[in-house]
Amino acid sequence: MRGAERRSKLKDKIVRLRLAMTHQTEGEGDKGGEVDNMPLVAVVMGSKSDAEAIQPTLDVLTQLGIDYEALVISAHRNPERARQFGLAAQSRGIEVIIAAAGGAAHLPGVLASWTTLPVIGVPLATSELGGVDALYSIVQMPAGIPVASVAIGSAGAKNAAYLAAEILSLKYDEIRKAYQKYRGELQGEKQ
Ligand code: AIR
Repeated sequence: MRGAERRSKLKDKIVRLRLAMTHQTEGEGDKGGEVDNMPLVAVVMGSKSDAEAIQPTLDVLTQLGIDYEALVISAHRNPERARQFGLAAQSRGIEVIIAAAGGAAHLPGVLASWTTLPVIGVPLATSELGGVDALYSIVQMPAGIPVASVAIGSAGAKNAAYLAAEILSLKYDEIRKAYQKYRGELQGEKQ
């Protein structure tokens, strides 16, 4: 097995492990106020079945060296968990929330209602409507509670991570350097 392939398999395994771990803790509640080496970005998805669609987000965050947590919270099956997560996110050290959902895609808006952290919504093409439903749901937030929206599909999933990097670049030099390096490399591509 080649090095790159082995690294990619290992990364997949870690992501699956993290997903499994965070999913198991669903419903146990967050430790409000405790900042114990928390990642800067929380990637929240509405269902375990979204894991593959959100993988490009996790890959880009990893490439840029941004620590994240990935977890599953359904806004309608477990609204209390969504509330607890949103309320505690900032005090736990999270600075940007990426929320991915398909269908009615209320998760990003619900999380945004419980926090003043920036929330980036990722519309997923998991329903019969191909993600247009999720896109409309995410971009049509009423005034006062903003949710940023990226595109449907893997371009959007990647851009959610790049947008998070841009936000964090305002404060973290290392992230700004990694992101600017990536942007510099882009210039030579596909020309
Ligand atoms: N969903 C879950 N909670 C809120 C929303 N919008 C979405 C998930 C998934 C779809 O419903 O993000 O894309 C189907 O989820 P499931 O769990 O039925 O497979």
